[in-house]
Amino acid sequence: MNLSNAKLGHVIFSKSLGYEYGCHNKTRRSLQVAATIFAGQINPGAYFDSLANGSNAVYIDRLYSKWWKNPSSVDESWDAYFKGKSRDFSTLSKPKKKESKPTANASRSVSATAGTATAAPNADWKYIDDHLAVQAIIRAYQTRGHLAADLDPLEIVGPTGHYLSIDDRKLQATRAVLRQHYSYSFNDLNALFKLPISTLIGGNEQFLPLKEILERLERVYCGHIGVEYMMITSFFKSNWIREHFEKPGSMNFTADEKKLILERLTRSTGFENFLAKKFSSEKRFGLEGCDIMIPVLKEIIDQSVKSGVESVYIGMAHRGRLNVLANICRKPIKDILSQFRTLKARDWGSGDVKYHLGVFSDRLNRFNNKNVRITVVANPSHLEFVNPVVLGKARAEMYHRGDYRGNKVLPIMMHGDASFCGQGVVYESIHLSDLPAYTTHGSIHVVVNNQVGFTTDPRFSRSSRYCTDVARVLSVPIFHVNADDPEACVHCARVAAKWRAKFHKDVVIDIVGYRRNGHNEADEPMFTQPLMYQRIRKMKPCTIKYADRLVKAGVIKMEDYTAMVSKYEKLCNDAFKESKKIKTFKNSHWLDSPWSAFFQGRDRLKMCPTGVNLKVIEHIGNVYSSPPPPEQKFDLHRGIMRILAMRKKMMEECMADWSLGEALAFGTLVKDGIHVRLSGQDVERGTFSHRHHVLHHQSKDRQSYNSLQFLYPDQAEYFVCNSSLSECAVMGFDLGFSMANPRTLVIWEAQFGDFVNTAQPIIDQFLASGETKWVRQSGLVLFLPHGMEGMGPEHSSGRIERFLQLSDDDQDCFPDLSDPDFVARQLLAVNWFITNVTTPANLFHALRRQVALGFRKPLINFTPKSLLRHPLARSPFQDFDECSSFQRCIPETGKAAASPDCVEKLIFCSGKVYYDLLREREDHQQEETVAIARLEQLCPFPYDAVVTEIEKYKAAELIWLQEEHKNQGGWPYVKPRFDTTLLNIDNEKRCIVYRGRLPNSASATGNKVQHYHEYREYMTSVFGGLTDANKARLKAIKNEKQKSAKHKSEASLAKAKSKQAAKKATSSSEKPSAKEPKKVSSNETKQAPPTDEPKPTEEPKKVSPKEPKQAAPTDEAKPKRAAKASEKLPKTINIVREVVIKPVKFPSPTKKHRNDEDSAAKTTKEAPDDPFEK
Ligand SMILES: Cc1ncc(C[n+]2csc(CCOP(=O)(O)OP(=O)(O)O)c2C)c(N)n1
Ligand SMILES: [Mg+2]
Repeated sequence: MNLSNAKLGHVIFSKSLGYEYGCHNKTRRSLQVAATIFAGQINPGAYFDSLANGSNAVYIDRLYSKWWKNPSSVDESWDAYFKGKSRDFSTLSKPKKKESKPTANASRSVSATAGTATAAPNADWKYIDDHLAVQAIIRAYQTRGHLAADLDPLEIVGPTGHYLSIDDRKLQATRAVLRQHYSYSFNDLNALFKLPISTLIGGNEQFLPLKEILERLERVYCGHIGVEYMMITSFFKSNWIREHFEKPGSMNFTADEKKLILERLTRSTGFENFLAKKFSSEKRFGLEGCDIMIPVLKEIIDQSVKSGVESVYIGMAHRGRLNVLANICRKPIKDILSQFRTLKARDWGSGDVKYHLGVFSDRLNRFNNKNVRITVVANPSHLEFVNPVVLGKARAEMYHRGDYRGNKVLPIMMHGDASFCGQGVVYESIHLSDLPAYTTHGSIHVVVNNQVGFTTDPRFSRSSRYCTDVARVLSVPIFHVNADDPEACVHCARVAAKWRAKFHKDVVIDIVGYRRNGHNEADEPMFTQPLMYQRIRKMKPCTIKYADRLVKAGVIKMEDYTAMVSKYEKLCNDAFKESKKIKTFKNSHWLDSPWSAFFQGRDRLKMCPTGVNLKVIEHIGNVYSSPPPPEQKFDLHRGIMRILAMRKKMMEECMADWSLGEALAFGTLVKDGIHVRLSGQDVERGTFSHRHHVLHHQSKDRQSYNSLQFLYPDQAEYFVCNSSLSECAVMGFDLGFSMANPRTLVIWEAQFGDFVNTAQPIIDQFLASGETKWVRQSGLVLFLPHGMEGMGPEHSSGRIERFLQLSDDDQDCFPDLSDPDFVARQLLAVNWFITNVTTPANLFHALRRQVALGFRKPLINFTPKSLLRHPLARSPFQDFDECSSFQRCIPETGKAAASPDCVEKLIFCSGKVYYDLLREREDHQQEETVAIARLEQLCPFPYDAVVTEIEKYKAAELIWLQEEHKNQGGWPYVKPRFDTTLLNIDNEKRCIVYRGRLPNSASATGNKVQHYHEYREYMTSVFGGLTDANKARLKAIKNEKQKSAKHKSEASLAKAKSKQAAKKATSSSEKPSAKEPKKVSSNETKQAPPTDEPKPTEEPKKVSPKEPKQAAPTDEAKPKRAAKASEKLPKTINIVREVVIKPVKFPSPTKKHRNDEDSAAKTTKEAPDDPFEK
């Protein structure tokens, strides 16, 4: 091999390598590298290692710049090289001094590139063009080779993506790849070419004949694997891919490995064959045609376990699921087969079809001799919606294990071709991939691409070329592979697992196969895909083809293969016999998230108290209302300072508003070792700007402070995270997170409740019915901002009625109120809780109740908007203390309660409308005749509390008043339950009547006038019109208020003016020192925080002067309490937190929040007995 030629060839190639990096500067860098190689300082292979420090490159870069200005300023050899004129390497190695000086021509050739001269330099242009063409061809294969790859085992879809005749295939393929180059003619295909650093097809060879180059490229890029990776912007990563596909021998398998693939394939095919034989008419969504999926999954798991993975989460739909349970999870085949018979469940739950059930298993990975837990997450029929749930579960396990980089936990997502490109949730989930609070540090996606979705072929189901194009947004590799080439498939699996372990990024394997039968086994595919199925009928199963191949190659003997087949057949037959002995089964044996330790020895009807010691409240409140410690010099926004001051004031008054109530719930939970996670759009500040949990440094990027993370040194973590703008994927993710560990409180908050319907399948298929289908519990909380405040049809309603309609309590069944465990039993029996709380304290208790219960249920809580700052929507601290608890119904406590016999109307309501009623009742001076009771919990219906109220006001007319339209809100749900109540307490003569808005198909009017008109109508229907006396009284009050407001503003103006004058006087007398620490940031001079948040439009008319004064501490008590609390502030913790974007850092789990579940579940081989028996 001519080394000299090699050097030059390399230089020429590398000069045009710029497009590899995509910018001008990078062209220069490739030149530097080429020159470095040429100068013999490094070899091309070493370049990749040295690229990061690049000291040689810097040297050559300088040299090049020098030469550019003055060619004679560098050594002649460099001059010759930079001129690129010489092709005689013997000359170069022994430079002829005089000839190598820059000539006028050479200078001209340089300036010609600058466009100032026209004469071409003297060069062997054909030689240069040949090299450039080879380089372009290499790149063309790398970028477009997959278009010409032989991916379709049926050979129907041509390499250009169109349906072609077979004869056209090769021609089209070549054209597709060499589009721009096939017209270029080389003189000699045997000529040697120096390989550029952008390819590794040479292995240790730096020079190859053109013919060999083309053959190797064809083999790598247009064989049975189509590697789509050139969209990856990192050179390092794309080169890593080349190492695993281009390097000669990279796809070789040993004889043992080949045997293992065949053995796994035999199991995969054998299982489907067995089911087809025994249960020919049963739906099983067989894998035939993509049988290789099992060896692919096995390989991914083997490789991942080798690199440290201990837990694998698999999300998948119907196709091949039973096979995965049998051959990946090793669920006993007898149990799977028992699902084909009609068995009655021995435990609670309505169950699900066999191909939706979840399973988890701890097993030994024989390949590595290491233990691995494999979980297949139960899923509904709704394709792909399990994806975010799997991600959330995986992320939660990472959190609880302290696995910050995803080294121990791996999510694998199985997809169908039609659903992967068709379902939007795929895109929404994929987009969580790199978000710090949602990343799983890479997922492996496997598409079982049988080139059909039910009866629709891809020409009519997608516009993109590949079904995987949706994943291109991630800039990660996508491997398309022919399902009938087992080694190619397993190679892709191996590389995918290694990629994920190395880069912690997603990766996609698109297994292109076919579906041997119809969509399910009873379907006739010839109705709709006749030509395709004519071909499929002629296809030999992949397993048989591969066995033949191995026998021919002498890897195994035919009798070994037949023995392999019979062995598995026998195994299945034995399991079949065993399965007949199974007479009953338990839904809980198909559980994907056993919480065995949590349930062990627990009385599920026993609830822990939710109230806390007031000292704890004081401590948390004080930290929450304090700015970061002064030594941190945290530059706070002036508006935030005001908010903190307001919080402080509340602490002094021992009174909590909504924000404080919520913070106290979170703070007390993390104190108890419960991890709290609040996620959703803009939750850190809160849509309505009430929360402000994450304070931002006004002059330093990535500096933020979240006081709730620094309450106690041994607290669990409080995690609040703004999410991507997706409801479906994020809610699904948080649901998954909540399922991993019962000692977690996960809250997903909607921006406005109205938007929750974009996550409808997560609500319907998982939240509402997950427990009954899969005996799986979740304590996920949804915060759905709700309230008719004139904000229009899309900003008013979280659609209470829909959630209530999905509740599974029986409207006609009146419970046994004498049962001492009535409340807990009622909670245990229902599928979820629905609340619309009206006080901060009740919010506090509702949230704490989520973890105080002996079981987990979702909580749908409708949260207020205007109440967030409503002066009456506050709770005194004693409502949080040990004697307090969640109030499912808050009864009337005012004048009406004192003389119930005088009460003419008993109004039941729920939510924010209570405060409207309160004001109206006062305006109308009907406090003695109208009683108001609030249903804070709508579902399960608080029959006992309702009975108490009804029986107390014996003569009162019963009214349900709501601000929602009649066909919406609570009415459709409460009406039959009130009727049942009245019937059962011998009050048949009484009935409940409706007051509120008329039915409407929209949730609210968009017209403010209409909104107030509706409001006035239903209030008048209860209280009548205002009397003249009341009108006059209200007017007087209004005038009085206005007067005092005017007074107040004048006084504060005067105060501000005098302050300013005083400041001016002092500043003129003192010169500020340059070193003086800045006290106020530039932003602080700005006024209130951004006001883009929606404001409640219905301004409270007035605050009731008669509102009972909440117990305020005595004046002496205040300072004492504040001093005490500050003493307790942990002194050692570092308050200011640097926000780390990537990777996310979790605190190392404390003993408290490292859950006992994991350790217990690790030793559990099978799901526990009856964990959810009701
Ligand atoms: C959200 C949703 N829409 C429609 C269906 C009905 N359906 C079930 S399977 C299927 C075809 C899926 O095709 P593909 O994703 O290619 O998987 P395959 O069955 O081919 O393995 C359809 C449309 C469904 N289950 N879920
Ligand atoms: Mg399909």
